[in-house]
Amino acid sequence: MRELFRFFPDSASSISDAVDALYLWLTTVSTIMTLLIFLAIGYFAIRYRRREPGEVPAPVLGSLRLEILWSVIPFLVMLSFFTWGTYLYFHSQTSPKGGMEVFITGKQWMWKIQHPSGPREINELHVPIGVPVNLTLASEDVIHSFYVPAFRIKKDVVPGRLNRVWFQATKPGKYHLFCAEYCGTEHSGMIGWVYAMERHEYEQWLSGGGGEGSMATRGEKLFQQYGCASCHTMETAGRCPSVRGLYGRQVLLRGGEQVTADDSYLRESILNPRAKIVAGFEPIMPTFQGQINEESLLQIIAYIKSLGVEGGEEVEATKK
Ligand code: HEC
Ligand SMILES: [Cu+2]
Repeated sequence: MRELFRFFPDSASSISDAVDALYLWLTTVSTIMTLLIFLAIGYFAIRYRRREPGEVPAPVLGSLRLEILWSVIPFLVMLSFFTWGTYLYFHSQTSPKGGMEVFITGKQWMWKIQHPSGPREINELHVPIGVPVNLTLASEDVIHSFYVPAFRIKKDVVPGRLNRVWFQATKPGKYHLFCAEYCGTEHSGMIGWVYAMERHEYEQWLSGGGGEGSMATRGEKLFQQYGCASCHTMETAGRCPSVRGLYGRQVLLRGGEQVTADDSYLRESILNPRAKIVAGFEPIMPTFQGQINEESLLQIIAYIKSLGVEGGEEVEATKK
């Protein structure tokens, strides 16, 4: 089947076959509908053509039942795209538990990729097959879009926010990675490869990579370097809230609202501390907007995460 339809890229993720099936359904239904319409036009044009100049056709009285039938049936058929599409969309947006994390920063004109345990790569992404991979996407400058056709995933990478998308590779191989949002002169060069590897090969690759320490260790250095540590001492709260055990917790804000301390909240707390003030503290934290790049922010967030998450367990990043 797939050999017949070479216009599809490789099918190498847990959702790619489902996406293709929907696409085929869409194409088939559209083709059949188009054919039916054109055949009907042709047939009626001939069958009911004017045969003599003075001909007056018999008046046609409508049939309510027929009208309803030919409205409702196509409506239901078209609605199938919507239902099926919605189901797939939500499936592709909600990552299963227990996946691994990878952090990606788009920058004119390259992809910078960090693995929590240490390795960093540019325009290359190594992943094991059979494991859900959660991507956190940030942009240093303009809108990019992370696109891997063989996995049927595409997610915009928008400055000022962290987007998430996940995939699970099913077939070892080397797959194209594109930027799918025009982002300037060398947009067409903002490409790379995703290497999907057998589990043991991936482990081997991991152990060979980096020597610079995990994302969390790099984050810890930045935490010292930018003077965060001088205010946020780890032990007692004092003038500043402790960031230990912060990740994933509900934070009470001045004004009574609650927010979950997720990646986006931490990012905002650092770049724009006044947007949300923690209850019981004064807004004395300086903004770090324009001083810390997205790549470093992800490392600082990884560090805060490594200080414990809600529920007490330590995260992957620190165990390695
Ligand atoms: C001058 C002292 C000071 C410095 C320096 C400082 N902070 Fe803060 N930070 C605070 C205070 C006070 C709060 C609580 C009030 C608020 O929400 O703005 C806070 C809040 C936070 C929060 C939210 C905490 C929570 O419990 O929800 C995070 C995360 C954070 N800071 C991270 C950092 C990081 C990372 C740095 C370094 C890049 C940093 N801070 C530098 C004083 C500081
Ligand atoms: Cu781009």
